[in-house]
Amino acid sequence: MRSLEDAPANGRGRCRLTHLACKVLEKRFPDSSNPIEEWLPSAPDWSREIPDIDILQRELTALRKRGGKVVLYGHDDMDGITGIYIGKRILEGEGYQVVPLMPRRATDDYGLLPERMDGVLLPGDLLLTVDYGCSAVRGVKWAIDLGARVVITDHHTLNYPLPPSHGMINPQRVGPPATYLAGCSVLYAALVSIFPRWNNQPELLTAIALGTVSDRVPFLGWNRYLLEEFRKIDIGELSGGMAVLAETWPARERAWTGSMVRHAVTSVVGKGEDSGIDILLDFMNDDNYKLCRRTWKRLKKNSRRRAHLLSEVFSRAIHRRDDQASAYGMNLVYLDYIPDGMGGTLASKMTRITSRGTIIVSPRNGKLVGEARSHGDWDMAGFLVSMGDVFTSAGGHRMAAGFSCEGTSWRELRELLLSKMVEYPVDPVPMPHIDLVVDELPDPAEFLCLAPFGGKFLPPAVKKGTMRYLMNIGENSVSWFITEESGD
Ligand SMILES: [Mn+2]
Repeated sequence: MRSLEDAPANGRGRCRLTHLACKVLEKRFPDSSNPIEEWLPSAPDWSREIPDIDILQRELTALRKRGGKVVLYGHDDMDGITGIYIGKRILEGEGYQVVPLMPRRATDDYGLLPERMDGVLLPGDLLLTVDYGCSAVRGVKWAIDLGARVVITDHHTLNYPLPPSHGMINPQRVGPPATYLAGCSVLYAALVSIFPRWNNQPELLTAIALGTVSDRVPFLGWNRYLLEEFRKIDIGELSGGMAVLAETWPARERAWTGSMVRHAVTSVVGKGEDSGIDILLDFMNDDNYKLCRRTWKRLKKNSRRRAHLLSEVFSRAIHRRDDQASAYGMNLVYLDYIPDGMGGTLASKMTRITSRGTIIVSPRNGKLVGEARSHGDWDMAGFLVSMGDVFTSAGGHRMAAGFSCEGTSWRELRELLLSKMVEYPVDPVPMPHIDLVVDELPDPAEFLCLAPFGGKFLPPAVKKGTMRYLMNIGENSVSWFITEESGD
């Protein structure tokens, strides 16, 4: 193990790539004529690549003339809330009145809920969504019947029929690499195209980095461009909560991984009861640095308490795995009770530890709700959506999805899930990657210039003899260790 201070590639960026780092990029982008550009693209022309940004521009111009407000409806997770922060910041800065709306996870269904918008959204307003809404047929119809205008910005998988919104800014309509963007970045891309003076503002880049890492989207394409711009920000330009978030970021200017950040930042904010998710938007907008430091300390304390609770629930879940689902290579677990907001975290942990896809179901307000995480090439959103009519709502990404279901007992739902599991096509779990075959282990610091590492851009692995060595990055150290793990 060696210190990063004396690393040869202490800096990073396309000009300072080491020879070995270039070899890794050639291996990872075999079909590309320019692997370095593929890895770290230059500034994108968002409005040329992402559909309907021109529609949002027209809607905002018309709204300014008629004098309504923007109701900004977002997902109540890190991606949605950082997205609301970005939307509020830019649109208020441009003189619009903005009212943020979020569902209450403990009680609300997924989607745009008329009961949540009733009395807030008025005729002539613009309903703008972030990380949310591309399957919200009922909510969009309600808003349009009311006389509001509706533009969806989202990055979730499209399920037809789509809602009848006036605009649908979702990169899923055009395919990769645009689809790598987090929900917050889709709204950012649209708004900075319309109001270019907000391009690359440090507080917006900080919010994007947090949404991107927390939402576990691939560290590829434009996400790398955005993360690289975040690395270059001057922290001195940030104040209050945003300064605290950027300072807390482990090794921000050096080499970090998504899991380091999720541990040090995302999980401190947390989800559910006494977590920071309810206050995150206020925290990000708070200019009082001292107060924000104190709040962060309190959140850290609460997150330690939640970690204890999670390990208790986890050991209960691991004992309740369904044998038949296990035989099909999946974890299926039914729990009578899961603390608010912990289902997704629990499913992720179970997937990571058992290297299997996981579906966790529990009752809530007379319904069954499920959190699902994929492993390997299993498309979880596709799987759930293929069960169509069984669920009241279902959606998400390949890797993480959820559902709720009414009027079906657990016994019935279990049978349906099992029968679908047998027939759903699965590609095998990919082999752990190997970037280089070597005679001597190279200095791992040679590869630090490729950071950050995260989903779909994992730390380098080399093979020496019959052993596979994966690069292991800490906040102040880097080393090789022998493992078959992917490094995600
Ligand atoms: Mn998202």
